[in-house]
Amino acid sequence: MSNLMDKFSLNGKVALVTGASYGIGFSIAEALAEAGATIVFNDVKEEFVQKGIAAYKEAGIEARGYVCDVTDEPGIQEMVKKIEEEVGVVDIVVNNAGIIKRIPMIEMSAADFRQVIDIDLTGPFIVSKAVIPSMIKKGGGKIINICSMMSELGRETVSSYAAAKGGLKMLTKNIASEYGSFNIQCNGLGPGYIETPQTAPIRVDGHPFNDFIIAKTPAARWGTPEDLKGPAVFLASEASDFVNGHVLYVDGGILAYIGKQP
Ligand code: NAP
Ligand code: GCO
Repeated sequence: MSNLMDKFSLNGKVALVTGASYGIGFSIAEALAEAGATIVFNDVKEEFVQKGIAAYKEAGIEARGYVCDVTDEPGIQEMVKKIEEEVGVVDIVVNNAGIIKRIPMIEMSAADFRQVIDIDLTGPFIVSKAVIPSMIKKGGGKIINICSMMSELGRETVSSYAAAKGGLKMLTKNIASEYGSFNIQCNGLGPGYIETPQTAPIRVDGHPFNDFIIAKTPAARWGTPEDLKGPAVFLASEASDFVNGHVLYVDGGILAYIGKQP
């Protein structure tokens, strides 16, 4: 009888984490590596890819990095082909790369709106489309889309990001529906408010939003990328083989809570 914990092992698996030179992507990649996966990642800038490779090395991880923009479909197709030749078929993909532009909607240009949609929603489409054919040939795979509180909630100044992350939740459900019969599980991981460079501008001590998030989170703290490691390994492993089209929120309880009375 196999040991239950073996179901969380990623030994022999190749995991691609997009935009993983630092931040949430880097932490998730660290966790997948600790569970046994071989890590490949991409970033748009050579400088960040090199910094990422050095940071992985410092963490004892021999990661392979590629310079590629997730919105560049020919580039992503070429990168996936290179990964298959140099490392192996991608078993697990984490669509992590993403940006946010905090601009009041009526002041936001359509170009800015489109850029966020392109990276945060079209990017995961492009990357998933590139890896699914080989996953099918191999007999299955795992796609993890990094969603957000904004997959469920709106707030001032993040219209493009909420539209993208809401769409990413439905893309997750649709990939699960269309490719579940090929033993491909596609789920979302929905972080709450996490301490990364992306949230640094709204996290400074004394910033009203910082105090607001503390009051809105039952755990009364910001999350850290560490908090995402266990859930990511679960969704990447055979322990979640019958979980499909689900968004696992890792938010300290924000979505369940009306918020602390002022
Ligand atoms: P981050 O610190 O800004 O890192 C984003 C990463 O994505 C960077 O490495 C960035 O590379 C890369 N990237 C951006 N555009 C790209 C593109 N077109 N192609 C390839 N890589 C690209 O963000 P984070 O906080 O770690 O967030 C990572 C993911 O989690 C995002 O999808 C974000 O929406 C989501 N998320 C974050 C939070 C949070 O509270 N932080 C909560 C929920 C969800 P460069 O530095 O080279 O631009
Ligand atoms: C914001 C934040 C959020 C977080 C995250 C929440 O401005 O509201 O940046 O969008 O990044 O997505 O889950």
